[in-house]
Amino acid sequence: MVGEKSPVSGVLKDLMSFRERIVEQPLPSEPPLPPEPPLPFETTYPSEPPLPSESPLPSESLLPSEPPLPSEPPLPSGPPAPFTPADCSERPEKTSGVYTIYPSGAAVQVYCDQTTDGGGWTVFLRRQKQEPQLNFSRTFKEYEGGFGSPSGEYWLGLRNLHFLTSQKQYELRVLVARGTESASSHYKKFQVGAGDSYKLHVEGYDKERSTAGDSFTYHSGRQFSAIDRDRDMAEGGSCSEWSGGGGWWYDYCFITNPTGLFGGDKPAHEDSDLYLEWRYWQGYYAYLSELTFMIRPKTLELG
Ligand SMILES: [Ca+2]
Repeated sequence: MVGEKSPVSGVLKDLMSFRERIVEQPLPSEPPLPPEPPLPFETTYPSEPPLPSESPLPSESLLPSEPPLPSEPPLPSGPPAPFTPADCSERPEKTSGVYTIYPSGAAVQVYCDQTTDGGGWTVFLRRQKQEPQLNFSRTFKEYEGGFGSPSGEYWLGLRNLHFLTSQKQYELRVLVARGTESASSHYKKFQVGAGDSYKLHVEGYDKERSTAGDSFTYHSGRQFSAIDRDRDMAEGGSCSEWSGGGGWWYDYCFITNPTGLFGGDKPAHEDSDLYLEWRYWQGYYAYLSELTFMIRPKTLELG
């Protein structure tokens, strides 16, 4: 009965074929599993950061090269500080002559009187017989800066005069001469104010020590005038023009005219205002053959 299709076997057959169908039937493919997430220990770590010891330390070679040490300060045994005497009283020399001083820091040559009355005098104006005579008819600007040669006739300059006399109190000595006669006048205080008026302040005429009279106090308080700058007290004109073309603390106009024309070779009393004068010594128009203005710090006054 084998071969005989029994109902049972038919059922089995059906079951089998059903099974086959099921088995053979491609199973709906499972959706691909998402790739397993890498296990933590398998995780590819980002490459390890370089160990500190290996990290590119700012290697020394990359450091800016050390700046060179500052050169050592000069040892005390080095060159001494520059010698810059402000005036002749700070010069060590005991003989009179032309020396360098530094009234405002800049070097300037002047004549130092190191013997008269103890010395230490800085000459700021000198008139004398020489060939040729120095021209004193100068601009205000020239009077500010100074002109001439300290070995002969010269004017130190208003700027330096102001600078010096605003640092300390200065006394003034004026030497006058006519022919073989000479005399002097002393003032306890001499000061030149600031530019651009450079006002004169002179006081303390010392009668005891003076033999030439006081021809200067009259000018105290006046501004400085020159041929190109009229600051005098004469409203009708220019004292400089009337007095030889110089520069001075003219009032109306002068008792002393130190920057007038050189008149030492003129006869006395020629009656002209153009020449050098110091009127309260030998009177008006007794033209001088020498005239020197010199100053030194009051503290050095000897008597
Ligand atoms: Ca005038």
